Amino acid sequence: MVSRKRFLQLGMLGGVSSFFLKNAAGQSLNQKKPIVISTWDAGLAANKGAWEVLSKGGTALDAVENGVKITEASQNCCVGLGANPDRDGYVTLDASIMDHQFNCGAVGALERIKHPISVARRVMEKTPHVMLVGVGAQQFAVEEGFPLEPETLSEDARKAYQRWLKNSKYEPAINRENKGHGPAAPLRFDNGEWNHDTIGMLAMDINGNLSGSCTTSGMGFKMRGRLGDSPIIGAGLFVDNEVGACVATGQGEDVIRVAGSHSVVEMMRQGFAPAMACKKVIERIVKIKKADAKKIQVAFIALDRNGVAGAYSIHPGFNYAIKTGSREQLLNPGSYFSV
Ligand code: SD4
Repeated sequence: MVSRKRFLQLGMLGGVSSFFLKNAAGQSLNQKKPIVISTWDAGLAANKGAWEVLSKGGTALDAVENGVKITEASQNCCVGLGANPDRDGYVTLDASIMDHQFNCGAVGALERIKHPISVARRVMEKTPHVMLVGVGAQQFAVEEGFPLEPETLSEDARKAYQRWLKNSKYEPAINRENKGHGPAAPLRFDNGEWNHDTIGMLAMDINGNLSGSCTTSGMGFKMRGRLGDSPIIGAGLFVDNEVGACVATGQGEDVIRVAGSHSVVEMMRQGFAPAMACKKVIERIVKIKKADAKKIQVAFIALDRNGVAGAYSIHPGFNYAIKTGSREQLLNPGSYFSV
């Protein structure tokens, strides 16, 4: 049991946003189930897809798949086949999904498949494995009936790639989220660049079960073969129904090295409220990166087993979308750096 004093320390420190407040006994006030949260502004549309499932009493697992499929299908977004390619011109996609019983599935470096999240779910449900990558993942997807899409770049991605080729400088621009764009970065910058490449989603259904999903094109212009955190269970995504769930976005390498999402869930297990748990792990990354922390963006969103949501990022510019029966909002959480 967490004492009242410790509770105040854990959950209510300044600059940390938790969507619902907990009382001293640790129960949620204004608890609302179902609930869905997802990263970035594309999360608003994705949450609607999740809500179609949740509002009819469907499972959190179906909701987090249905929700991010909207983002994957959108040519007007940063995720899925319309996204930026790797440095060799190939769009390679990573995704992971996890339910309330530690079932999980993932795909890495998957090409020419529109819905990597659904392939990740099939890996979870139909194979003895957790992750399939590359050619094998694509072969499995085709065997499962997923159509092989043409190997073309979207118009936006083609233009962005041509711009990038002028210098061909391998410099992950993951921190472009906040470059001079104040607290709420636009979905796209003036030069047409996406401000991010990923959607992560967490949901709790009417039965109180949690699930999570994450799908991404990874870093634009990454090295061929590079995998980020998003398909790695425990790094990009982790769900423990007894405690809570977390999903990450930002510079994947720095999420992987601290087993980011798992670490956030373990912080919640120790009694930290979701936003504070996210903050603790962000602080760990900043400490490791030292001065380089200025150059990277990482953000976590978390949902605990009481339906309390929270988030934290290294830099401002990150936002996340929340939807319950009564609220639909984009929120700007606290960040380690203020400008
Ligand atoms: C990655 N974490 O592949 C992803 C990138 C991301 O917004 O989140 N972009 O490292």
